[in-house]
Amino acid sequence: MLMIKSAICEMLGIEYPVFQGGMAWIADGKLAAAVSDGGGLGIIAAGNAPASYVRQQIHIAKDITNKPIGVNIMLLSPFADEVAKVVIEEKVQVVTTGAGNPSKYIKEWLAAGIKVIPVVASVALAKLMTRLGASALIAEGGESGGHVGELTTMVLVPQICDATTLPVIAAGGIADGRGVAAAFMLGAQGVQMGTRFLAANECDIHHIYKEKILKATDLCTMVTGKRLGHPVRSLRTQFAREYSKAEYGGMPNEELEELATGALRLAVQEGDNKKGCFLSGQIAAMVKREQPAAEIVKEVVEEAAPILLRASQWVK
Ligand code: TUI
Repeated sequence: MLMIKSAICEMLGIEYPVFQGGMAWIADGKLAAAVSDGGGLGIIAAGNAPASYVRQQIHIAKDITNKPIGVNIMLLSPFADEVAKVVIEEKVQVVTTGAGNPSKYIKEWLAAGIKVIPVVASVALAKLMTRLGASALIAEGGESGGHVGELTTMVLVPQICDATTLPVIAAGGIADGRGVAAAFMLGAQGVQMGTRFLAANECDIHHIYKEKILKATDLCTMVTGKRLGHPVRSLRTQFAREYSKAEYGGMPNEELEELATGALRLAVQEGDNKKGCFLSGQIAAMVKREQPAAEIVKEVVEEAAPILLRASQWVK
């Protein structure tokens, strides 16, 4: 079977250059372990959870697999400082960060032997992270689900590659081998997928959430939350439409924040169509079936390899 190997595989000791995104409330120890066991990099999402939850999920993952595991630290979380210590105590191999600037933690993580891989949505942050000694970068375009930056993957990835000497992982809008091949063409050495892993057997979200992803069509997502400064992409549900209307209709900030509070949990745990916020990338329409996480990791790489080989046919 054809394979794809890159510097990121060697750096992290993984078989395939495929990361599973650290989706808040979703990416737990069980999902991360399944991805890592399958040869990718599974990442536990700290989200807004306290450090005790993160520690527990790390233990769950370690009970299932000996392969490297990552933890994603959502920098807007009130518990970010605590979680930043837990990853050191628990000797986690890889830390990724999202939704902010992780400068103040980097030295300590590197000193503990942790590979540090921040998500960057701009060239400026990529340059700063490179200067501070990050191990690699995740360039996440606005096609992704959850907290989104301004630029698309197509526009962001080559610019980040030009701005750094580090390996770049592309994220946002990737869910199959074509996306993986395209990411490598743009200069990336790996990919991160979130939405595709929502359909993994080991992903314990409410069945209504899973069904919504499997039934999604091309125009099924929208971005809300711009007015409060934290735009978030989710499925275009009743809740998302109502939130958007409130946002543009002049609802006061505190009321808007109240409306959003707990909405992600309601989607993940209760499948609540009225009050739940179902985070999803634009690529949901291309997620067709439930399957084991390990199969997803292998399948996208096996699809991408012949596409990359065939690319030379265009060169005369
Ligand atoms: O972080 C994500 N995805 C997320 S976080 C999240 S939870 C949340 N809750 C409330 C408000 C906002 C989010 C759900 N999904 N992806 C990684 C990501 N990071 N995307 C974009 C960025 C980013 C944006 C700006 C990273 C750095 C950055 O720079 C800030 C700075 O200070 O330079």
